Amino acid sequence: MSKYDFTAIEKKWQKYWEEHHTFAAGTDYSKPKFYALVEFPYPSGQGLHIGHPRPYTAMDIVSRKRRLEGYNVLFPMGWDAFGLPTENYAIKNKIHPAIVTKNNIAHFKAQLQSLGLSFDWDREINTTDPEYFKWTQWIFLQMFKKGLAYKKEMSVNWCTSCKVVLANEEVVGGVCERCGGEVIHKVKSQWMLKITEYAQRLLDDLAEVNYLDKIKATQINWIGRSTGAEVDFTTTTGETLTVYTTRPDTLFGATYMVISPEHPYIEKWADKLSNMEEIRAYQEKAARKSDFERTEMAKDKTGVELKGIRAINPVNGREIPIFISDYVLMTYGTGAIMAVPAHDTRDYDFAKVFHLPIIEVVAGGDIEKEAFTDCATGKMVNSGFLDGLSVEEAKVKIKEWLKENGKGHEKVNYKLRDWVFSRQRYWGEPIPIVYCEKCGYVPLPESELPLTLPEVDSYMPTDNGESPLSTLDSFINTTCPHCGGPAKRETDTMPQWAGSSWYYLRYCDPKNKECLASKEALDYWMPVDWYNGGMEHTTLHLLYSRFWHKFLYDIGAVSQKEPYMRRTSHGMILGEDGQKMSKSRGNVINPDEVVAQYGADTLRLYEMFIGDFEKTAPWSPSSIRGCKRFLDRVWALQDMLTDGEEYRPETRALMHKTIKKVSEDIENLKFNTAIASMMALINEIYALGSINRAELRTLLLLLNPFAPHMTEEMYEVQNLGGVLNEQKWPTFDPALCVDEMVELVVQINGKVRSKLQVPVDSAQADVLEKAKAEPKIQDALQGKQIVKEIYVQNKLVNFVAK
Ligand code: ANZ
Ligand code: ZN
Repeated sequence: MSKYDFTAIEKKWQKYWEEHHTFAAGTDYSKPKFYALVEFPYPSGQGLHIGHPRPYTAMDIVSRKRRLEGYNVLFPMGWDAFGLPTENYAIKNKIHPAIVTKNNIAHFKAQLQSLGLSFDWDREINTTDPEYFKWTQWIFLQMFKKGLAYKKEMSVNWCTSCKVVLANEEVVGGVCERCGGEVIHKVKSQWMLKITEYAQRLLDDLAEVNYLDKIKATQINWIGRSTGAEVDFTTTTGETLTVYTTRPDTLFGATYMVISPEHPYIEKWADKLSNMEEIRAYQEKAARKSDFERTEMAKDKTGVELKGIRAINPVNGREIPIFISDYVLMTYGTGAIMAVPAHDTRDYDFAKVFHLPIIEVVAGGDIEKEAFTDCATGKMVNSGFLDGLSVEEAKVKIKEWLKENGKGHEKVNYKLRDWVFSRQRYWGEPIPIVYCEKCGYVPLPESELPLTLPEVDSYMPTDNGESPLSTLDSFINTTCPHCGGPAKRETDTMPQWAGSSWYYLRYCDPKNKECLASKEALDYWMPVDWYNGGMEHTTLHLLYSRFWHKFLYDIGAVSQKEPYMRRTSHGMILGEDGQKMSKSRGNVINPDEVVAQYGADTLRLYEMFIGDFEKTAPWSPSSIRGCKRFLDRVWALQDMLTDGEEYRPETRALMHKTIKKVSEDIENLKFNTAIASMMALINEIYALGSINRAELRTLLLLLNPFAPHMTEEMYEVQNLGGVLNEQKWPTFDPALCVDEMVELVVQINGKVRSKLQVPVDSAQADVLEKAKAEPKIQDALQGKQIVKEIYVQNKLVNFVAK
């Protein structure tokens, strides 16, 4: 047999697939469908990263298997191409972002194609294409018409280095998710999307989808539903100051109040407060901090008392002081809290600094030392009519009392905030709204979509943080679609998350000019059956797109409540040193070089073999050589090929077991063990010294999703019947996969007490566990201690017990 010339083989089959449109999704809607989705990349100037092929290969494997199983498969790819890095590159190199994008896409596409991924390139989409973003703008207009897009003056996260507003989700650990720059607060008028209106549905409908537990948990946590009460305190000025608390049971322990430095009452009270200057100075300091800094548990507590006004605790009539402190945020609850230092850690720390009384109202802790926050165990004390109750009982009773006395009511709150949707940048979808002095914000007529980006000379954001579009009179000045008077266009653009919030719908019908996709195509292809993507998108793209989808469902544009039936996630590939790959660490592996040296099939196999798919894995040169060697051994099987159209008796059970293992492991994301079982099969065949045609055919089919080029080539060269990708996925006989069983005796101190059926050659740990679970053995061991365990494989277990 000739040598395994992977370069020639891979070129040949990539060309074949492209010319034959082998992986184009079919339009026969009577066939069962399977929609596999991976997150479309941002075509950055760096090109494909070695981490990209991991999730893409995984879903490619699933897609290839599904096609062989007879499904009509949609496995599409496109470009999420608006965004800052392109714009920044354009600014630096004085090239139009559209040209940068085009070049980057061409490079990315060639790289993806060199990996033999079975994408349906006929459906390629690009979020910066006006034919695409016409529909992004259309969806925005529908949201505007339903009151879900609105403009608001607000304090926003501002990245000092990108000079751009960030959504809460884009601020990670207090810094910009993208560049790591410092994030401060700035008051700006922003377009907002009311994702909060969907908070409960985004939570509830998680029950209907199959997402990894950790993905569900992260979304639940981010939406942050909590139940508590709003309680009205009266102030000595006669106003009502409402707080939100999850612990209304602790009301008797409220010894002071804290309102956020941004609370509107401060201005209202300005002439009644004797220390306004001190208060103003504190407000300014707080405005410069991020929410993250402000709410950090460990930080030293600061604040200023509002001198001249006090609040009255509704439950006992006591007057208590009011403070401002930055640990209370204006954006959560009511922006005001009742502080219960005995049972809340931040309140405790604050009370210590300001020498405020600490009254224990739940017994069981040691409040001399720290706040007692555990509410499951203690009983109420110092709490009048609540004394003696458990915390849960007290919560019920106090809520009744608040209601009867008109002092408050039960309340549900969410941590989720509305989505800050405008960006003061050039390279994004223009927001299709004009502002008219007479009519206010007016939507563009749908017939004027797409609203495209005008040519500008400079893409630089202006010094005052306005969009580059704001300097362009010819773009700004227009007429009001409503009254025909002079009006100004919105100059902000949409965030990068806009285009990706609905892209999976466009793939169903990417060239449609009438609507975002035809109902027929959507009803057939949607929902996405399996979507794999990064954990880092759980509270960004994944949540945003679920929100848009629910909105589209509400206006009748789609027929399902949820876009994705299954969501899984992959671990990152790290450098050889176990660190994240980065230019500065010098540990970056370039996929092009790996493909040139070992071939795409080896790279694919390796990225699937490298470890548990869901965990991070360091790059390993020796392991990639091992994968290449395995493929060399598969190639060399052609030298030991014999006739025979059925499995031989000596390989029969193993063939069936391997089919079962590979089939099931792929479904469970256990690609590494699927590969290991094929390696074991090859070892067995080498030990036998030959392989027949039936065995080789099955092996090539099983290996095809992992190493598609080589397997197609061998299938053709050995004339195993047609082209491989038109064959059927092999099936197994469950009866042949059952391990042979053997009967063991179980003894205690040498006396037979029970018998046990176990698979031949079972491991010690499994057998001992089963033996101990036997009722007869459990009875006989009552009150005794096992001092020794003996296992003789396929014969006996003996427990020495005293
Ligand atoms: C009194 C109390 C006593 C509280 C106690 C806790 C423990 P979650 O669970 O996150 O919803 N809080 C309310 N609004 C706040 C704001 N705008 N900024 C900072 N903290 C705020 O937390 C709700 C609890 O966080 C509320 O319950 C309130 O403190 C505080 F033993 O009220 B609690
Ligand atoms: Zn008007």
